[in-house]
Order: sequence, then structure tokens, then C-alpha cells
Amino acid sequence: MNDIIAKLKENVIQGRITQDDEGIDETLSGPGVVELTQIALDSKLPVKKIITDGLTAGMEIVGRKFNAKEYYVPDMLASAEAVSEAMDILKPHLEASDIAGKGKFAIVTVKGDIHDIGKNIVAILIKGAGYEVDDLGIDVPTEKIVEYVRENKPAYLGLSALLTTTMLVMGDIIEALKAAGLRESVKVLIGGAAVSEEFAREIGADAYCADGFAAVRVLDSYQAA
Ligand code: B12
Repeated sequence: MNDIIAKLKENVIQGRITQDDEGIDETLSGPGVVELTQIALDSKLPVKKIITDGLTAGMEIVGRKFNAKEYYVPDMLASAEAVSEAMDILKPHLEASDIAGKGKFAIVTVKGDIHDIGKNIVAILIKGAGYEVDDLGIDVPTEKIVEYVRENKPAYLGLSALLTTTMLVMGDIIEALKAAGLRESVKVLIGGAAVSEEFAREIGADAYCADGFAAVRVLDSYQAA
């Protein structure tokens, strides 16, 4: 049984989404993450163990390799996509398992900005960490974001901007949330190449995150609090 979990972790690290993928080192064959996740479920392994010891443990190593510049963005993306597909398979079993949902995280690229590669990576990583993720898309007007928060009540809102012009919209969004009486209902995380810790403080965001791994750490710290 532990063998399945160990294989799952190894395949996440190798970014082998299915059995047809070669993976980074081209050393693995046989079932990939999607097939192993199904095998683990069929073997009645606890969903929590599949996620924690297989998927999350694998992604932690991917994160370390990425920070150490051993892995590049496409390597990290393959692993993140593998975890995301595994989470789709596990989702129907999540409610029945002992993992409580961690809450809803909405992510959006702000008005005027169409960069979405980083946003998509962050969305996948956060989903892989067990949060429900709503991706609102790119170039989304501030009013639409406020309306979304009012109607869907996400616990967390992630804002992405890559341009020095569009980063200013993040401050407008926070002001608009305040004006609508919604600011206290949602933690706002910001990210993207243009922004910084200092800018987050300036506009009153709850956190700046350099990447998706940092975002998962911040969200998990809110859970622990
Ligand atoms: C790819 C790219 C494009 C693509 C975007 C394709 C797409 N689907 O996203 C295209 C070609 C469309 C494009 C267009 C433009 N681009 Co462009 N683009 C880039 C480029 C090369 C890479 C961005 C990227 O994907 N990086 C990889 C991802 C993984 O990194 P990331 O986005 O930073 O995301 C990570 C973190 O920042 C963080 N993060 C990001 N968002 C969030 C959100 C949250 C909540 C959290 C927690 C974390 C987080 O986590 C991510 C994962 O690690 C950058 C250069 C650069 N080095 O950033 C320029 C860059 C951002 N672009 C730039 C410019 C100027 C433009 C254009 C204006 C060009 C033009 N004259 O038309 C247009 C603007 C279009 C628009 N209105 O948005 C400039 C911005 C300059 C500035 N300071 O304002 C840059 C910096 C290039 C440069 N050096 O001049 N671009």
C-alpha cells in the first residue's frame, strides 16, 4: 500500500501526468499520477493519505527544486498539472474523507492586464493544496470582482498584475471592497512580477506572495490561526 503512495509521490516529482508521459529523468514507466491516484482509491487508501503523503509531499520537493533552480517553469507546471488532475479525481471523495474543505480561493488578473501564466500556476498549486479555486479570468473589471465577492463569499481573493500600470488597479479593488463593506470578509493576497511586499502594505493587502508555494504557505497559516 505504501508502495502506491511512494510511486505517486515520485511521479508527481517527475511530472508524469499519465502513463504515456516520459517524465523529467525519463527513468519511470508504468502508471502515472492519474492512474496511480485511481489505483490508490480502488485500494481503499485514505484520501487524506493520498493527498498528504503522495501529492503534497511530491509538490513540496518540486517547490524545493524550483527554488534551487534545478527545475524550470515547464517542469514545475507538469507536476502542478498532475496534482490538479489527481485532485479532480479525488474531489468527489473529499467530502466523505476526513479532510475538511479549506475554503474558497478566487483568483483574477486585474483590469487592463492579460498575463495569466503565473495566475494559472498559482491556481493549480492552491487547488492541489486542497482549496476550492474559482478562476475569474483576465482583464476583469473591478466592479465584477466586487460583485463576485458579494455573491460568492470567497474566504480568499488573489489578485495578479504584471504591469506597473495595472498593479495600481489592485489598490482600487481593495478600496472598492471597503466601500461595499466587504473588505473584512475576505483576505486579499497579491502577486505578479510588478508588485512587492512594500506595495502590498501600501495598498492594505493582507499578503504579498512571490509565487504559488508562498501563497499556499500563507493560506495554510490562516487555517492554523
Ligand atoms: C509572457 C509575457 C507576455 C504574454 C502573456 C501571455 C499570457 N498568456 O500570460 C504577452 C505576449 C501576451 C504579453 C503582453 C504584454 N506584455 Co508581457 N510579459 C510576458 C513575460 C515575458 C513573462 C510573464 C510570465 O508569464 N512569467 C512566468 C510566470 C510563471 O511568472 P509570473 O507571471 O511572475 O507569476 C509568478 C509570480 O509572480 C506569482 N504570481 C503571479 N500572479 C500572482 C497572483 C497571486 C494571487 C499570487 C499569490 C502570486 C502570483 O506566482 C507566479 C508563479 O510563480 C514578462 C516578463 C517577465 N519576466 O515577467 C513580460 C512583461 C510582464 N510584459 C510586459 C509588457 C510591457 C507587455 C505588453 C504591454 C507589451 C506590449 N507592448 O504590448 C503587453 C501587455 C498586455 C496586457 N494588457 O496585459 C513587461 C511589463 C513591464 C512593466 N513593468 O510594466 C514585462 C515585464 C516584459 C518587460 N521586461 O518589458 N506579455
